[in-house]
Amino acid sequence: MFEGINYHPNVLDRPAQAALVEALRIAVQAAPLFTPVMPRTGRPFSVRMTNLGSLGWVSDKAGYRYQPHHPETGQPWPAMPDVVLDIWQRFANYPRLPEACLVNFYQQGAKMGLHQDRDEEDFAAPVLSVSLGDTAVFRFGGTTRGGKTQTLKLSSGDVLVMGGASRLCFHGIDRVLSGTSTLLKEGGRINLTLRRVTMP
Ligand code: MD3
Ligand code: FE
Repeated sequence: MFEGINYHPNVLDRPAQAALVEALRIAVQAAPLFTPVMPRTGRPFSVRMTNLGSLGWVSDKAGYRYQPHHPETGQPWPAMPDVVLDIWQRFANYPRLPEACLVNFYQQGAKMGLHQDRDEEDFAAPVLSVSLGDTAVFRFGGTTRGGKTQTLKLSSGDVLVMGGASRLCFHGIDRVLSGTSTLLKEGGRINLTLRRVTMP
């Protein structure tokens, strides 16, 4: 593994995963999934997104940014469920709570190209991910594009913490393996990414 990556399989058992999905279904009624588009080109992402918390990550023709309101409804993002704040407090090893919880929803064929997460001010805080539903092939490399990469399968209930040197590593989702989980009735994968955005 890479310095700063901490992988915790099976943090959430099946009932806890189901309860979290139910909380997300309610949140998505208030803050519907939207399809982000790439800055400048306007090319749509294959992943749909929404956010929870005081700040949410959005991408549109103007660029990538964090903002306190949903881009379509104009409403504040729903609060983060206690269970995700509890996971942060157990695994992030960071004194402040996350401000943003990005919810990525992968349906059939969705993927995410290699990128760095660098829209935050505070790179000292780790990024913490919670996977739900079908298993994903997660790819990560070093801090420069074009270096060696490796893969790790992320399954439902797994937590991944990217801190230290890994905070700025290139990473993405090659593919989601359909039929690997029965958690979501229609299949697919949900990833929650918890982040600190502003400086202390
Ligand atoms: C490595 N999401 O939303 S989570 C993203 O599964 C994102 O939806 C992927 O990359 C997903 O930006 C991967 C694992 C992850 C999250 C944040 C990271 C890995 C990371 C930040 C830095 C390095
Ligand atoms: Fe990322």
